[in-house]
This record gives sequence, C-alpha cells and structure tokens, in this order.
Amino acid sequence: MQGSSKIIEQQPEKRTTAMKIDGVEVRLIRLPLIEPFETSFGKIDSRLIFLVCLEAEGLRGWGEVVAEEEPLYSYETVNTALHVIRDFLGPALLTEPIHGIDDLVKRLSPFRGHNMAKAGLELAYMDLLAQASEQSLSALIGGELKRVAVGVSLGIQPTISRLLERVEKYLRLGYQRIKLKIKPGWDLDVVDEVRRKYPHILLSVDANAAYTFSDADHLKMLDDFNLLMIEQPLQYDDLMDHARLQEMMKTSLCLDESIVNLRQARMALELDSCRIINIKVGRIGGYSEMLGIHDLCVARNVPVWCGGMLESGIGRAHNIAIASLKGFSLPGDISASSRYFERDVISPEVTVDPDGTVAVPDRVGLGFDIDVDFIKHMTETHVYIS
Ligand code: OSB
Ligand code: MG
Repeated sequence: MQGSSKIIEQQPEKRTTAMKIDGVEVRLIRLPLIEPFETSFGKIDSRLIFLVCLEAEGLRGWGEVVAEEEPLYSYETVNTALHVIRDFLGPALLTEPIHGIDDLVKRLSPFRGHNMAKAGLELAYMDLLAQASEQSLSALIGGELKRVAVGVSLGIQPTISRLLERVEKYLRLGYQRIKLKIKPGWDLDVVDEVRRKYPHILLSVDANAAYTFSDADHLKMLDDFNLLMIEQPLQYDDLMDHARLQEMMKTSLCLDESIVNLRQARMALELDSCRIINIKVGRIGGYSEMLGIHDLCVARNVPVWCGGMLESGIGRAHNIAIASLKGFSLPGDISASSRYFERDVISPEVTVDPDGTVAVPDRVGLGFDIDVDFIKHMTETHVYIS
C-alpha cells in the first residue's frame, strides 16, 4: 500500500535486537516564549519543557513530554507525567532488555492513559533505535520526504491590527498556511478581516474546544471564508456532535484533542466526525500509534498533518521526522526555533526556508546536536531513575 509505513527492522549484524536501558533521566527546563501565546485556554509566556533521556549501550536517546503545566488542553500536566514516569513507566522499562518498539509499547500498555508521558519515553527510545541502527529517525520510520511543508499557529492577539501584522510577518517568512486561534468573541470578524486582506492564502482556525453544538449556527457562518479546516470546534471527547456539525458544514472539520489513539481515530472516521486529522505524537502516546493512525488515514484518503505543542527543538526534531511520512499532506505546525524561543536546546536550530519548508535531517538519530550544557544550566528539576 502506498504511503504505508513501518519501523524498519534493525540490521541484525549492527546490534542485537534487545537493548538494556540503564537509566531514565528527566530534566525540566523553563524556556521563555519570544511572545505570549494565547488560546481559548488562556495566555502563557513561558514553557516548562519536559525532556527525557534514555541511556542504553553507551547511547543517549532524547524525547520530550509535551504536557503543559495546567490540565487544560489535556488532563495530563508536567507533574502528572513526572509522577507516572518516575513511579510506573520508567521502572517498567528498566526490568528487562527491550526487544523493539512493540515490546516497549507492551510494557507501557497496562498503565491506562497518560499518553504524553508514554510518548516522551517512546520518542527517546526511537532516537536510541535510530542511533543503534545508524540511520536517521525519518529513515527508521520509512519517511520519504526530504523537506516538509510548514505553517504557523497564531495566538489570539490584543487587537485585529496586531493579528494582521503577525499574519503579514509569517507570510513574508514563507509559511505556507496560517492558523488562527479562535474563541467566542474572537472569531467571525477576525477571520473576515484576515480573509479580506489575503483572499488566496491557506487559512485555518483552531478553537481548542471552545464551542458546543448549541453554537452550530454561528460556526456555520465560517463556511463563508473558504477555510482549509476548522480544528477542534467542540468538546474534546464529543465525536457525536462533531459528526452532526460536520454534516451541516461545507468546511472540513479537523480533530486534534479528540483523537487520543487509533481506536478514536477509527471511530471518528466511521462517524464522519471530521475529514482531516491533526497528529501529535505526544497526544496519542508515541510513534507506534502515530504510524497506525497515519496508515489508517492514508488508506481512507483522509489528509493528516503534524500538530505542535510549542515543543523545544527535541520534540520538534521528532515532529520533523514524523512529518516526512508521505501521508502528511498538509503543512504542519512546525515553526522555526526563533518563532518560539530566544535560544533552543538543539543546534543547528530549526529554520524555515523562504519556500515554507523545513529540511528533514539525514544524519543519524534526531539529526541535531543536543546542547546539553544549556539544558543543564536551565534545569529546574532533575530526576534520574535506574
Ligand atoms: O491546539 O494545536 C493546538 C499549542 C499548544 C497546545 C495546543 C495547540 C498548540 C498550537 C501551537 O497550536 C502549535 C505549535 O507548536 O506551533
Ligand atoms: Mg489544535
């Protein structure tokens, strides 16, 4: 099947398939955002970044837990993830050598939920696997694209004119799609103004679940603006109402918060709750589930794209590898490091070319150097499990 992906088996002569994990290191670092990010949840001006490093066979694999400090986008928080990794998930990886990604998933699967915590570990493990098999992360998962198309997610701004400035700035930088955060009171007028000024750009909106089905008539008015999609208009766990709304609307709905695993993705497509899926590896618990959703969507001709969680360069490097899979046919929320932070934790930092693409590294592993000194310098909390 075209676009079907699988994790390429390790070459037996290069490494034994079993890998013994010697330690799990967690570092929480606070990175100030270049500008505040406001959504229907509220406004943040820094990101408490949760980094995970797995040590095995003299290698260090890096991942990122995308949970935020407050349980708004998800019930998970930085602190629940720390608890669950320290007390349950981390120890489960240390008991016996791990025989591949399926084995890792099996070790973590008895623990219900906590996908972001699980994904952090799975990401780090995938970096280890890529290094052990001497290939890039993209090659490891069968990624084919050498460059990935990117867009930008613009937070709610104090005024519409401020928003128009932001839109102008990112279009000039080459970003291929503009996504506007919306909420009741910051929606139709705002979209109308942006669309008037830019009649032909790829434009989408993201409500982060700020509406209910009782707003259906209001949301239907968004059909006038030729949007690429409306992301997660209704409650995070409501596939039924999204299906009712999708049936009423011309514009494609895209689900983000609602799709927490492959089963929910299947249900959403069966119910016609959406026509597009935003894949965030953190939200769905890791690469394995990501590949399953990707393949399901490719088989059903449903476009997918790579979402973002204001990650540091480590999470972003994983997102770039993921977005190199053929099924990722719409621009991702993968912006340049400089769009988020003064200084990133990787080098070189992620840059967006004037054509609105980001290069997929072909170096072994994550494809970027980790700035360990900077990470250590910024560490607020350090936990080591062995
Ligand atoms: O809904 O896509 C979202 C950031 C944090 C939490 C949720 C979302 C977002 C974004 C930012 O939209 C995307 C990015 O990382 O650039
Ligand atoms: Mg979203």
